[in-house]
Amino acid sequence: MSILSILHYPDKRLRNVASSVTSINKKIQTLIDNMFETMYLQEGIGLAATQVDIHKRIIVIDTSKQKNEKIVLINPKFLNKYGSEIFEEGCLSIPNMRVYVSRSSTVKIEAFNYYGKKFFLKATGLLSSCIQHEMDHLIGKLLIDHSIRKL
Ligand code: K1U
Ligand code: ZN
Repeated sequence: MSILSILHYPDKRLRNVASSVTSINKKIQTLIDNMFETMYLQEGIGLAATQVDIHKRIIVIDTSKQKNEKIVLINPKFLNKYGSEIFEEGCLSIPNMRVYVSRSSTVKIEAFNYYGKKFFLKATGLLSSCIQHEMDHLIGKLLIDHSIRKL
């Protein structure tokens, strides 16, 4: 596996809008493996392909304490979002900044997994915040674009 370089703000490539994945093949699976390795090394709980300069709709997440609950989202789509909550967030592309962001408290999404199987997920709490943060990356949106309060 390989460690990938993470783009840092104000790199304009963070503003790219990612394209859908058309085929979930070995190349995509290797990218996902490398994204997990990079995310764990950086002590993140999520990483979007945009952040490693790959402009495809791919997200990896692991919000577990033991780092053993991998979630892969390929071509994720929101089905429903509701409620409102303030989350404390950081971003691996904007080091040393943590801010409060107002987001939906619950999200329901559909996506394809590592093996190309469609699945549905309902998330609250940290996982909900992380999914919304990573989905923002796929459309070129960053923490600093939200009306935020620095901690
Ligand atoms: O996408 C990224 O930049 C990764 C980012 C994701 C994220 C963090 C917090 C809330 C929502 C989304 C990080 O993982 S930054 C590291 C971090 O802030 C954190 C690490 C462990 C637990 C909680 C937060
Ligand atoms: Zn981020």
